[in-house]
Amino acid sequence: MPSTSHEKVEFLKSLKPENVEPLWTVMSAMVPPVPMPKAVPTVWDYKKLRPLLVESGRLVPAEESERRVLMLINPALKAPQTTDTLYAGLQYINTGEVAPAHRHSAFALRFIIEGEGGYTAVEGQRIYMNRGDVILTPRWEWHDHGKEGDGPMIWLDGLDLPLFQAIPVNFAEHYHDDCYPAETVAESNIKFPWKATQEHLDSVKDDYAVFNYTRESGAPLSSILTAQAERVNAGKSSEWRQENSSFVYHVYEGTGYTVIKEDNGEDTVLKWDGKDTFCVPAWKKFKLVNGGAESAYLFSFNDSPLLKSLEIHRAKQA
Ligand code: 1HN
Repeated sequence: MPSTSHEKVEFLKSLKPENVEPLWTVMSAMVPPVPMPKAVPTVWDYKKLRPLLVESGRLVPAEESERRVLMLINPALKAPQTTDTLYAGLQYINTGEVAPAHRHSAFALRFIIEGEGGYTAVEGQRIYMNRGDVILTPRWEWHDHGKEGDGPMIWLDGLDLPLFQAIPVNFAEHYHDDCYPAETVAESNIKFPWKATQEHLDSVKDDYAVFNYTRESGAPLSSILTAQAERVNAGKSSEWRQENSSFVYHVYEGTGYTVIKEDNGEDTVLKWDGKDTFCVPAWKKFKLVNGGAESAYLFSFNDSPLLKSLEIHRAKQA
């Protein structure tokens, strides 16, 4: 005989004081038939964000903001989530300012958007930044940023912060001085100049090319995050892609759109222009389309190293 609902309600009530809960009411949500990221596809429009960054530079003194950053927060999530697993922010520094030295367990990568005369000093190496460069901040290495010359410098930060919501072991140490002692270096194994990246992409005789950033050993950029650059020629598109890592994309240059095929069969279209940033949540089937007259170049970072080391990475040519 099936139990009456009154009995069931009483039964469920009796569980709470014993700190137990029924699995059968939540099991399908915990073990769904497909990956269920909470993030939604989103574009951050640089034309709208740049004036806000400039305003933050006017209103928020460097001394009051260890890092002057506008975080790119997914509308379906909370800080620090740009996607479920990735954090991105736009950092702004003015001439003469210093973002003081600290180090932390989280890994950071930076993609330089605009400006000249800015540097990041990482564990003693002062590295000047130019548009399109990728510069790494490995875990627990001292880093401070500074700006010489005229005008501001703006870059995209990518960090593995969302993971530390689930595993709250990230922490920071502050150096006793603004700057950790550093020497200027022209080249570094943690700097990937844009010129070399574009040369790799342009050496591929195809309308679409991809370049995987790696450390000298061939390993991904970090144990959690790594990055790619892609070229899509005018009027062309990438293949469809579907992966259970998520992606934060930044448009180095070009105009186009990303088509995301939703589970209900409908398409979400994210339109982008040079310097815009957008995200693709995990397991979304997507392709990049160049809608402009010139080649489009895009940078992106993702959490595939984390998923691969956990042996749960999935990718399919969708
Ligand atoms: C950080 O250290 C930087 O060093 C940027 O530039 C953004 C976001 C959260 C935590 C640490 C930086 C950050 C950050």
